Amino acid sequence: MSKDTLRPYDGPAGGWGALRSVARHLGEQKIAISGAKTLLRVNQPDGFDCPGCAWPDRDHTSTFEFCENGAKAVAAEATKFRAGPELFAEYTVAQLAEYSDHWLEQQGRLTTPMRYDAATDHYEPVGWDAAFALIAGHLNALPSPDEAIFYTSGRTSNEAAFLYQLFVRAYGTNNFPDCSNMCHESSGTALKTQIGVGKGTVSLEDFEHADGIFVFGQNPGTNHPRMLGELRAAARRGATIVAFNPLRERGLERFADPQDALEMATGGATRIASDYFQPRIGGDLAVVKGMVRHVLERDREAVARGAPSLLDRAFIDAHTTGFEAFAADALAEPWATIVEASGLAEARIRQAGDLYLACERVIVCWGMGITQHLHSVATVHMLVNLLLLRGHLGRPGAGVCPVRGHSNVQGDRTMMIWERPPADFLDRLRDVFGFEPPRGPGLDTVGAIEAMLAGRARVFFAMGGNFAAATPDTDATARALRRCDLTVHVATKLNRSHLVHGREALILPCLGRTEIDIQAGGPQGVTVEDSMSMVHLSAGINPPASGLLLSEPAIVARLAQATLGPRSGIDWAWLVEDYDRIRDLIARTFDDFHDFNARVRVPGGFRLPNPARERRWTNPAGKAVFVPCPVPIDTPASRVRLAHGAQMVFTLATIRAHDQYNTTVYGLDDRYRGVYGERRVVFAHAQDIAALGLAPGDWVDLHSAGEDGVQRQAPRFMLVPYDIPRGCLAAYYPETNVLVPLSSMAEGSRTPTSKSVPVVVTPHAPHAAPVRPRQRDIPAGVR
Ligand SMILES: Nc1nc2c(c(=O)[nH]1)N[C@H]1C(S)=C(S)[C@@H](COP(=O)(O)OP(=O)(O)OC[C@H]3O[C@@H](n4cnc5c(=O)[nH]c(N)nc54)[C@H](O)[C@@H]3O)O[C@H]1N2
Ligand SMILES: Nc1nc2c(c(=O)[nH]1)N[C@H]1C(S)=C(S)[C@@H](COP(=O)(O)OP(=O)(O)OC[C@H]3O[C@@H](n4cnc5c(=O)[nH]c(N)nc54)[C@H](O)[C@@H]3O)O[C@H]1N2
Ligand SMILES: [Mo]
Repeated sequence: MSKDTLRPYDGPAGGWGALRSVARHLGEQKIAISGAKTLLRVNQPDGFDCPGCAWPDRDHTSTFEFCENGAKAVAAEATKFRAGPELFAEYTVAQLAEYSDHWLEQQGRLTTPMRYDAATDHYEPVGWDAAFALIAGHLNALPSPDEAIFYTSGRTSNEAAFLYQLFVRAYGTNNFPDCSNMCHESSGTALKTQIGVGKGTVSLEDFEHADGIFVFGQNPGTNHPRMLGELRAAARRGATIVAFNPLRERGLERFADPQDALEMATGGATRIASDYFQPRIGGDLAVVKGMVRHVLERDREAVARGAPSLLDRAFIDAHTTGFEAFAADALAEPWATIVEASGLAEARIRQAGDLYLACERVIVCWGMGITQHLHSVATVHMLVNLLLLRGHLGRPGAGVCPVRGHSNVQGDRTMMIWERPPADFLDRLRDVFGFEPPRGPGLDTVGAIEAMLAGRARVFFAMGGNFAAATPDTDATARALRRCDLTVHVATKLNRSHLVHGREALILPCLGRTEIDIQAGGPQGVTVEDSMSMVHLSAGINPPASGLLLSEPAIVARLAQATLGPRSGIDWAWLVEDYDRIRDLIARTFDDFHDFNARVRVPGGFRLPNPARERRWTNPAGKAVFVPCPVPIDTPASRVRLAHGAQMVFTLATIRAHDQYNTTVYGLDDRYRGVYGERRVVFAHAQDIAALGLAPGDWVDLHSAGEDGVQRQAPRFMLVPYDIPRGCLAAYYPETNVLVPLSSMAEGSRTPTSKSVPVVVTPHAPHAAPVRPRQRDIPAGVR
């Protein structure tokens, strides 16, 4: 095994390592430290919203909060490198496709609209008008608007998203697949029916009052570093913080705040989690049901002794429904099933239950470790059930906190980037804009891939993101995109999706969030909504990467004008002259956005109403619902195990390394997990490595077998021993997306099950299949 690749990390999360990493990334993007003033305007009232994660900031008015990965996201956008026409002249698309995602990212910002020329296999510069005319021609030639697909990634601002959904619905379809379908869809689906609001209920102030914070399936040290500040403060106050994660994650254990002079000077750190539970992958539903059972048993004992009930009976009576049936079901769940499915001993689960019982104000946080499984919707239900038992919803210091990913993914859904829009919204759209919007459900992400594969959809348009790399079943998605007549990507950086294209293809370069956006009415700001429903303004401060860039709202407006002409009755060009005009329309369409322009200009912005937070229940039941859920014994791995007989079938979770933002690979290190310079690694228990007859550092091939019978393989991964339960593996996304079967989705939310992929491991066969894409990695600037 290479000594250089694996170097166990003993320090805390954050600390000097984080500062050094930021300095290096700024240097690599040729951003002088003096020019790093950009960083001081992140999440400031007069600055821009961090394009990193959706974790909120204290009122958006506080002093600069240091965040290593936010800084990397900003540096990636503010880079001095350019992927201009010369790059596309130098390489054919086939040649570009040979390079790694990291290399593509390193080429820098896109500068010029580009059109694919099949005769030469090159992208060539095209004028904006010609580009819009080409798209409009394709859209207007389709037999039905439902043959066009409009994808959205979660960085798109409220203004751009609102205009985009307006254009697409005026054009005539609800085909809005988005990154949310692959992300927190399971949370939204479960919460909406259970408590009436498909969003989190807590605010940052609640973190100050909580005495118990339970974190499930989330790696804040890497993906939401600013959340560590809240966890650290809570830990210092003596709050109980409990982590549930199959992997030992450093950020959940110890954190040194780079802004704390004393911690930095003394090399000290704050211990975060008071207890750490390592269930097996996909075992959370069983763990939480076990905790529920324990709580119910303890409550019965207390009541039998004549002691007060441990449950919040008043809350249960006044605000919930279904308690009796739910309790009967939980008490009847055999411990043997719970233990088997969770991978934790009964005593450990009872301990977790006692930790919960000892807290008066509990917040439950969760991330992708909960939402990307077959039984994710049920698991979210069970997390809420646990909170309902003691009334931990709609009071200070308590509630649900699904931690969102992309910086405006929540806002995009609020703006109705949604393939299943509710009827009352469509009525409102009709009344405000005077056209009849399409009523039928549109395609979600998996549905869109299936439709393109079947030839039922022929035009693919993406507002940001990296559809080809982020979606499951990379090969199937590639075939799907290649069948299209036209693929269009609005993007800031070159990525894989631009190289997996339709018969015709366009790359449309846009302004990023850090850049000044000048329209006829002067400099414009946009708005975003964070994970805690705070809406605030964001205005860029850097000059645009190229004079040819258009803003996302301007791109939508010009596309709408080219496609619909006067027939929509909407003056698109006038709307984008001044984004206040778009915000006025948002205010007319959504009651929660009344007086939008005035309220969003108050420093810190405003919070959208959240009825569940006030114990008002807007779901059909009119109450918070206790939802009984069976512990799943049929998992993707168990199903394949049955089919494969005695063979060792692992469950693979596809996760993020420290140096990536989703499909954007900033670097090849994963500092907290001790991996350097290599992304093709697979984390496994040392005894499993031995049981395979292999040794740490050996190279293996990963094979997955979906129930559709398709054999999928990802060649050449290095085995890395890790503190993870037996039978479980973890490896990075997007390298492993090729293994995620298209047909394997969470029940109820249709989220690809990318955290529980059944896999068989074999020694690497050099001739099995080429590594796709080839790992040709040349540092930026060497070209
Ligand atoms: N720097 C950076 N920040 C990001 C992102 C990024 O890529 N880079 N991505 C953004 C986006 S879009 C999102 S959605 C979020 C994602 O943020 P996270 O939700 O933290 O993302 P992941 O790394 O996919 O997985 C989280 C954790 O789930 C654990 N896990 C896997 N399977 C299970 C399981 O069955 N049970 C439990 N309990 N845990 C499990 C993994 O060990 C891992 O620690 O971050 C956002 N912020
Ligand atoms: N196997 C596996 N697959 C997963 C996941 C997983 O955990 N495992 N996670 C899923 C999750 S949670 C998510 S959210 C999705 C993410 O899916 P996407 O949102 O589609 O992917 P990103 O990698 O975030 O998109 C990166 C690209 O966005 C473009 N971009 C960046 N900023 C801007 C901007 O301001 N405007 C525009 N127009 N473009 C911009 C750049 O060109 C960049 O290359 O992936 C999902 N896929
Ligand atoms: Mo996400």
